[in-house]
Amino acid sequence: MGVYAELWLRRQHTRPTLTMPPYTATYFAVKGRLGAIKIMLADKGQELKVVLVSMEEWQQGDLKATCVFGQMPKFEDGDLVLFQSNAILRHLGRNHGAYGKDSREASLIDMMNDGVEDLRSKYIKLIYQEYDTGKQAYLKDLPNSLCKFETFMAKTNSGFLVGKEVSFADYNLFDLLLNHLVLCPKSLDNFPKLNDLVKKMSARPKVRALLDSEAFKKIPINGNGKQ
Ligand code: 6SG
Repeated sequence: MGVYAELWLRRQHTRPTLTMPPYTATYFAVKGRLGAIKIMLADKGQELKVVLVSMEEWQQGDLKATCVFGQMPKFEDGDLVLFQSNAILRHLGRNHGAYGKDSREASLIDMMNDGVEDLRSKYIKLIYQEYDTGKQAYLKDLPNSLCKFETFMAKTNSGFLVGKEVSFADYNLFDLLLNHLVLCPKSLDNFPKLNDLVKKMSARPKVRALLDSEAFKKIPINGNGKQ
């Protein structure tokens, strides 16, 4: 590999944190849509500054008016300001070597991450709209969603969704599976590959340190106290 290509690759994978401000995220004091981003950055050894916004501040509307889609999380990488949690995950995947080894893997990672988003949307709907009336039906249908990831991972057979390395979709799925283990501790019982993913990701030292940190443990999963 030529010198220039190698330098380019290195630039993709490193971020000189001493000369640049840390990444900054602005969000409510919940794990919500920031959880996967936090886990990924921790694993990649990147600092994240989180600016917490209270409900009262948010309801004043000034911040909302500056958000492209009127929603958070907001993410700042220097002067680049991003909204949409999945766009943020992709940005970090691109810049920290978690977006596959080539464009074919990248496309498969996109596909799997869209699948994670579909399940996350259902989970959020349950939590915020129908927790008391819909939990049983949700848990009954959950295996139909989980088995799709299980089957795909069995084919990949590396312990990750796509290829041989961790991708942003793995962090996203891992975060969502952790939420489901809180919702129902038995939810992964019949899914050995998903169980392995949770074990493997939880055992990565920097991920473990984040999960065990008091700051991370004390923050609720969702904004309405349901989990
Ligand atoms: C909510 O939906 O926290 N952003 C949310 N809500 C405030 O005015 N597609 C994008 C993405 O992927 C979705 C963004 C997401 O980034 S996240 C947002 O900005 C708004 O729309 C989930 C979350 N909920 C907690 C919460 C705080 C304010 C509204 C929801 C809890 C419920 C009501 C009060 C406190 Fe509440």
